[in-house]
Amino acid sequence: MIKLYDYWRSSACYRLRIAFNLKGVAYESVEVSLHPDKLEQLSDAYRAINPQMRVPSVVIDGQVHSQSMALIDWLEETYPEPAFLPEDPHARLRARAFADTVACDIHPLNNSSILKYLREEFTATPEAVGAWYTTWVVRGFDALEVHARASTSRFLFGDTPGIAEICLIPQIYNARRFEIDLSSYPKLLEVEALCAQIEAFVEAAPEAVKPA
Ligand SMILES: N[C@@H](CCC(=O)N[C@@H](CS)C(=O)NCC(=O)O)C(=O)O
Repeated sequence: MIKLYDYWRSSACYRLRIAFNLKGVAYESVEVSLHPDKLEQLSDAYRAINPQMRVPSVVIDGQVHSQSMALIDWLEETYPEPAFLPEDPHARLRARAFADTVACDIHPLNNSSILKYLREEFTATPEAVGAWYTTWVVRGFDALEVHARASTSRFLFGDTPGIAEICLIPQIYNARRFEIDLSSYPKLLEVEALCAQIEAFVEAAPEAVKPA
């Protein structure tokens, strides 16, 4: 069985949980707590598993792998159905670009270790950290809303959810956690509402997997 080193609130783990569920691939979740009082990702034991000291890590056939987007690519190549990417080459490129806007441009700037660095090395106040967080979400979501409004399909790039929704939904969850006003993004919220009707998304949600 595939083992996922997982944290309920991690949006990179959330992406992967959705992806496993959509493909119908079973996995066993092993918690690595990123809670500030625990910081298990920094332990020697976890560092031996993932030298980058981040989640997710995944063990497949006894081999450890990291990086949610690489793992989602592996899932798509290994289990082609249901497809995460549309068939049309331009639509495929757009779906990947949409996902990368989250995975490469929004999320890395707002990761917990980045916020901790701002607080500790730049003595940033909670207000300043909040403004930093909001800035990168808003710049990213402004662009994603434009792309989402151009969609003519049920989901962003087809009749079923794929790579774009897998990345978008966890980022919306994070934005809500930081109380960002999402009223300028009706199309993104429409996609969120559609995904909320799909079991694979519901069962992957942080509150659904949060340890008791
Ligand atoms: N690019 C990586 C990002 C992984 C990542 O940043 N994970 C965060 C949680 S969402 C983490 O482990 N943060 C803890 C830390 O940086 O100390 C991926 O997509 O897997």
